[in-house]
Amino acid sequence: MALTRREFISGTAAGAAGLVVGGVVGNIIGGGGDGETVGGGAVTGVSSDITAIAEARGLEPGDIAKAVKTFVPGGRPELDEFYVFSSGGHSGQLMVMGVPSMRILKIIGVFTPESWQGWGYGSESDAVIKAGTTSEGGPVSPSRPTLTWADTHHPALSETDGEYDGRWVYIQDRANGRIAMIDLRDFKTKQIYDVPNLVSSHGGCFVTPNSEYVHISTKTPTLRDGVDPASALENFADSFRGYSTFLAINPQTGRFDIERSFQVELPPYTQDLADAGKLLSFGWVFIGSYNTEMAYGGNLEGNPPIEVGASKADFDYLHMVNWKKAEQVVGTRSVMLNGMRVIPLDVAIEEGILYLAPEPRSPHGADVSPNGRYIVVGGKLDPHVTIYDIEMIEKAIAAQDFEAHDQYGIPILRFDSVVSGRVEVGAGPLHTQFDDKGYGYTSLFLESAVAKYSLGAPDFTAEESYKLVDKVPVHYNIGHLVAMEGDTVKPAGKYVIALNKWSIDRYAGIGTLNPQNFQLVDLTGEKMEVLSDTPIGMAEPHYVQAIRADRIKSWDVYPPGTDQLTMQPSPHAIADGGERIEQNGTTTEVYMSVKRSNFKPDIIRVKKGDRLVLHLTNVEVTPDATHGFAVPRYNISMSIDPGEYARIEFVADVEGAFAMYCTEFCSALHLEMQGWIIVSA
Ligand code: K7E
Ligand code: CUA
Repeated sequence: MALTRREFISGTAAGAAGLVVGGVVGNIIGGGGDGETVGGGAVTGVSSDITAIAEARGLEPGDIAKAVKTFVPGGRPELDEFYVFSSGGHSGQLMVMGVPSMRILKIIGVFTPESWQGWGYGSESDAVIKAGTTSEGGPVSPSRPTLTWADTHHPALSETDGEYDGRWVYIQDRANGRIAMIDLRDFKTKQIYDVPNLVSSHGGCFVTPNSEYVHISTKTPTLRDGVDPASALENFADSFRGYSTFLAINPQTGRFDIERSFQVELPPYTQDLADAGKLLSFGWVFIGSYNTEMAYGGNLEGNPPIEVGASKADFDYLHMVNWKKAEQVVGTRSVMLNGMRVIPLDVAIEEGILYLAPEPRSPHGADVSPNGRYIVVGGKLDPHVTIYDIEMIEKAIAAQDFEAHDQYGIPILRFDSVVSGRVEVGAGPLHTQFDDKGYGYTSLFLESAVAKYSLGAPDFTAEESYKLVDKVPVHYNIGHLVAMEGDTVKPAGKYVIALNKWSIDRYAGIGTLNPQNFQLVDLTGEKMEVLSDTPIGMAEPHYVQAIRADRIKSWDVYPPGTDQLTMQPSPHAIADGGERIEQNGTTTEVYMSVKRSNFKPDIIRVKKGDRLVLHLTNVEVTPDATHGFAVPRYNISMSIDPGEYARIEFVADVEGAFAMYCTEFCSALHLEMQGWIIVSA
């Protein structure tokens, strides 16, 4: 029988490893007692060693258990059962981690240039970033015409039948109302779309259960075309609008199909977190809002500050958008607005596409339970979570059971006829995730804790429903939390990760800006237990999604000559031996092979002012044989992975001898992997 390389390497060690683990576990179970009685003679030495190590380091027996539950030795990647895709906050990027190790695996360059990935430093990725700013997406400053950062908050993994399918991930830009698509075959960004009529976006980024659409809605509402900005704030209700956007997803490529996309016009209520209905609520989208007062500030102009104005009313509105119905009327009843089909507010009301339900004070978070029945809303200023029931909602709509209409004529459902339960969870409830046993987990920002409680039927009897069952303190100021596959139709349970905003005393001092703190919480025991702290040394992550690792089928190497933007072989890619330089007038085209340990050709001679087009093909087939390509003084940095084709075009407008070189230590002769671009008069 043939052994795999991994089995071969670890085979002889397996027996010994088993003994070690047995010893550790025995020791923990035995409360740190004598290994001899628990683990038997063979492990005595090992257990007492571990006890001694722990003692010397000041660790408790409980710490050893936590370490063993989360440790992933090198070369055993399968022990990380989940991947986490985390927003990169105002870094504009996306972060990937493994669970339970909580090790950072990658920071993916998305909206912000990332030099070590060659993202936005001369390659075709420049065009992706550039295409991410358009005048249809909002006003553009001529002096700063390209947006090169974003505030990413909410990643959304693609789904099939309500489960993650591991194909694509989307992430929105809270600052500028944009969205990006990343392909999980190579974990690279393919498209940035500047969504028309959205100048900002927030928690409305979710994929519908079969990746029909990725949804993105406004946060601060958009100034309507033709309105004079000078008097817009004072006439807020007329001047601004929100938009619920359904971007159709191309089922083959995952890219946005704008022609099939549409928006539903919303009142300017500052729409916030949203979630797609599933199963029982399939076809709906639920969007919270927190400023139905339409407060706009003016604290130096004699008005109350926004936070006061926006917290006046006892209720804001949960928006319910029926996208299945919207799909049916968009062909006939929409208007074109900045290149996007928009269903106007009055049409949405008339067609039964849009309803409101009261939600308690300044909500943040609207999450749909795995069976699609419950929509859980956290009110920042209310110690309860409020649980809406889609069966009650649909009944109330059918019976036209409205308490009133808002000032735009949108029907408002009666609170009591759509809410099936409330649970007092603690101070400052925000976001909710779900496990596989019918429980909800809500982050408590003010209390710095995670609350666990039962939802309703079918998992619990009326007696057992809506009961707080456990709470665990976290450190500190938790925003979002993520349970494993916790917003799909089939959550995996096991862990929750608390995404804490503050870390004050948790880490060694690193100056005045502290890291964010991810805490891994074990759900498998009777009580929730914090297993580990992980500092996030980058911008503030907001939402995170966790997917089973075996759902991701990423490539080790590209099929030969693949253009990472199209994911197809490039006609300009070459194989070994195809290297050449072609001169067409003032354009020099170089077909270059890249491999350990040279660029071929390694000398490029051009006249100053000529256009230089470099077609680089990494002709290697070995995983990890990535090469960089840097041109000093031209602000050019590229990364060309095995099998990848990359193109760069620039005007050689500075005379000199420029030593191009490989930026990855790829081989023993990596330092020799260099060459010359000679630009002469
Ligand atoms: Cu930070 Cu989802 Cu943008 Cu809450 S959001 S914390
Ligand atoms: Cu290629 Cu270093």
